This record gives sequence, structure tokens and C-alpha cells, in this order.
Amino acid sequence: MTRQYRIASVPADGIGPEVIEAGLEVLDAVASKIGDLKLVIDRYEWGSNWYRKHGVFMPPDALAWLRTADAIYFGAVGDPNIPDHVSLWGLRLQICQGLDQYANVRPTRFLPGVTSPLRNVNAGELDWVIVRENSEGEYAGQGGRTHRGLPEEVATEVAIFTRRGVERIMRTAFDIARSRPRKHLTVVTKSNAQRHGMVFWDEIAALVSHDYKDVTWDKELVDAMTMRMVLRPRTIDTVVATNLHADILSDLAAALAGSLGIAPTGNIDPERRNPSMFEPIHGSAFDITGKGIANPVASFWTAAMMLEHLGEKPAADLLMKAVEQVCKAGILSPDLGGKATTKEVTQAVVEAVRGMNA
Ligand code: GGG
Repeated sequence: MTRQYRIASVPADGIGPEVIEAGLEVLDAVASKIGDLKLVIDRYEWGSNWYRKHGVFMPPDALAWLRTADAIYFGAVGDPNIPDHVSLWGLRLQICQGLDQYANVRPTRFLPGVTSPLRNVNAGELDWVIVRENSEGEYAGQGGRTHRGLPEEVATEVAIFTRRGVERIMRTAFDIARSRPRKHLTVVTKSNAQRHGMVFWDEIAALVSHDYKDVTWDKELVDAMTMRMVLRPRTIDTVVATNLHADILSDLAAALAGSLGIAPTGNIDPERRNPSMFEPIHGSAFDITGKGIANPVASFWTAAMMLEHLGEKPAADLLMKAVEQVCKAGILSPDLGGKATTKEVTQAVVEAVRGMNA
């Protein structure tokens, strides 16, 4: 019997539409190859252009529309003529927080054929998952400004850590660590300087760890973690950190794996009350928009994460094998040192999918 999934596609801004279109083409090839898999795509044109026309980034009933989907396939948000905090809060965070996708899961691996700036680390040796708390912390939206423009102007940006929020992300991170061969979790904080919220994180990590006796874990301060990622990358497996810390660490991770252009992410509701949202980590990249050279690999890897989340692991594996085959063959976009266009990389992956044994 055919398994059918509704995918809400929100390409949004900049190179988002280019890489999501490429991803949909590749997903279509994967579904045809698998045979009994059908993906029904609902396209939503929300984003900065929608904002220019309607004064909002998405309509008031957008979350209700998204809830009808099995998963959301998102591109990127950001526009050179709209302040970044307006577009980020108007679209991406509205969706992640509105659908309580509280775990942002960011895998990093070396793909074959891709050169890393790290010395002496080979493909297969670096395999990390960074788990970013995605519902509160520094992105809680708490704070404000008073006495605007005056010498006594005050601005506050308050990070919020709740017991429920920290415990659920810690459990998700321990679960992910448990599911991986090395069963090791690193809990990242800044609990020497941030003596309230971050000490709270450390305490909750210790409490939750009692339920995961088969998982080893350690603690690292975020500044030390950046060094460890560069100098001792093999000591890392699964990482959990706050919304802001993990955002920064995962950009570093992507660069160490070769380029932000290959890094995928899933905004997951582990309890599956709402659809999860999958997107490349990269933003809208206005400097290369419309040039046809955006790297679609992050969008393909993102699509593979989405398929796996939907329970379609063989389809996800097939897609990743095709992507790895194309990278290994040196068909790479300029951010990876190659000359291939978005269309050429996409076509190569579509052909690799067609040539594979399903
Ligand atoms: N596809 C990811 C994306 O569009 N990111 C836009 C952005 O500015 N993100 C900042 C953040 O999530 O902290």
C-alpha cells in the first residue's frame, strides 16, 4: 500500500526558494525510486515578499495550515531591507515556538570529497549531533527598551530557563546520545559566569543522567567547547546547549565540516503533537541569490532528515547515499571549492538516486 505524506513547503527568502525547489526535485526522484511512497506538497509563499504586501510574514491562520501537514520543509528567512530581528521573529520563530518544536537537532559529518579546515581528521571520524534548545533561553523574547534615545536608555534581553524546558531538552539529548554507537553526551553551559540559569542546567543534567546509566556524559563551558571542537574533535559525539550557544557552536561545526552550505537541521517536536520543521542551517544568503550557485546539499540532507522523521529510513538512506556519491565524484558548488551550479548538483543527485538499488 502506498504511504502518503503531506509536506508544507515554505521556501521564504533569498536562496531559500532555489534550494527548496532543488530539494523537492530530489524528493520526487526518491519517491519514484521507492515506488510506494507519495509526497503531497502544499506550497506556501510566506516570507519577506509576503510581508511587503500584507504587513505580516504569514497569515494569522498559518499555524493551523501547517498543522495539517506531516512535516514542514523550510528554506531561509532574511531580507537586506528588513531588520533581521523582524524577519526572524515574524516567520521562523513564530513557527518553531508556535508549534513547540523544542528540539533543534543539528548533525555534522564529513561528506566524502569535501575538504575540512581541520587537520588530520578523515571522513567518517567526525560525526556529531548538536541539540539546540529551541523554545526559550536567550530566544524567549523577554526584555525591552526604555528612555529611547536618551543618555539613560536601558535595554534588557532576559534569558528564561524553565525546569520543564531544560528537563525536556536534556531528556531529548540523552535519548539521542543513547541511540548512537558511542552513547556520549557533552552538556555545554557557561555556568562559571552565569550562576543562575546555567547552574540550573548543570543541576538538571545531573538529575536526568540518573535515568540514562548507559550514557556517559561530561560538561564543558561554551568557550572551551569551541577549542575542543577544533583541537580534540574525536572526543565529541552528542552535544546539548542553550538556544544561543548551540546556534553558534553549530555554525562552527558546519564550517569545520566544510561549509554552512551542507549543514541540515530539524526543529523537532519529540512528542509529535505538531509537525516538525526541517531546514538548511544557512540563511537567505542575499549575496548569491539568483546566481544559481547556492549549495543545495544542506537542503538534500534536510530532506533526508525529514524522511527519517516520517519513518521512511530506507528512503532517507538512499538519498544520503546519492548525495555522498555526488560529493565524492567532485560535483561540488563554489562554497566547497567546486564549479558546479545548483542545477548541476541537483541533476547529479537525481541521476544518482535513479541509478541506485532501492
Ligand atoms: N534556514 C535557517 C534560517 O533561515 N536562519 C535565519 C536566521 O537568521 N536564524 C537565526 C537563528 O535561528 O538564530
